[in-house]
Amino acid sequence: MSADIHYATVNFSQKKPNKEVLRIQEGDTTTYAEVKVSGSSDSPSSIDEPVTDKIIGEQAPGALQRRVVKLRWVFIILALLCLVLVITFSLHFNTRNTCPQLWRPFKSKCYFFSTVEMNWSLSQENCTAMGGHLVIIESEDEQEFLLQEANITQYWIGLTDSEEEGAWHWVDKSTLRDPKFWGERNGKKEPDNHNGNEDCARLNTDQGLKGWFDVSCGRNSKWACEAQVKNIKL
Ligand SMILES: [Ca+2]
Ligand SMILES: [Ca+2]
Ligand SMILES: [Ca+2]
Repeated sequence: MSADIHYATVNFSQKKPNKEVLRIQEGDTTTYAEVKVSGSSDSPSSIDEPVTDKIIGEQAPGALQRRVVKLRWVFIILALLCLVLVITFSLHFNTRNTCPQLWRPFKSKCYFFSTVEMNWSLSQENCTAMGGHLVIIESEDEQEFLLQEANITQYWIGLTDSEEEGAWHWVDKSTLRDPKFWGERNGKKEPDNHNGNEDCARLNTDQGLKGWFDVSCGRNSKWACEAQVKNIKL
C-alpha cells in the first residue's frame, strides 16, 4: 500500500452531483459530497511537494538528539583520556621525586649516609659515582637535618682547604661564606689545622649545630652524600 497523503476539497450539497453518473430515487434525502483532489497551494500541503523534504524535516529533532548524544560520548572519552594522562604523569612525577631506598629526602634533595669508612677523597669519589657529592651545607635547616637524620656520629662533608690553607671551599668549588658551624675543641676554635695537616671537614653530630671540625684527609670516616633525585645512579 502507498503511504502517500492526498488532500481533498469536500463540498456538501443536497443536489445530486451528476445525473449521468448517479441515479437518484424519489424521496432520497442523502447528502452528496463533491470531492475534488487538489494539488493547489490552497491545500494545507501540496501533493506535489517533495515527500523526502517533509520526512527529513520531521526527523531533524531526532537527528539533532543523536548528534548531541554522540558529542557527549566524545567529551566523556576525552575526559577519561585526560584523566589517564594526569594519573600517569602524576605517578611518574612522584616516582621521580621520591628518594631511592637508603636515601633520605630533605627539600628537593636526597641524602645517603654511609655504613663504611673511607678517607675523604674516596668518600667523594663514591658520592660522585652515585650521582651526587659529599654534602654541601647551605643553611641552618640543612645542618639540623644532617644532625637529626644521621644515625652515625661523625662523617665527612664536602668542605676542604687542601688547595690553599685556610681557604675553605665546597666540592662544587664555591667558597665557604658562613663559618658559623665550626666547632670548638679544648677551648680552641676549629678549624685549627692541627699538626699542620688538617684539610678536610667532618661533621660531629654530638656537638650540636657547631659540629664542624677539620681533620686529616687521610683518616677513615663515614661520609654523607647529597644528590638531585634525577641524578642518582643505582
Ligand atoms: Ca646542600
Ligand atoms: Ca687545613
Ligand atoms: Ca681540627
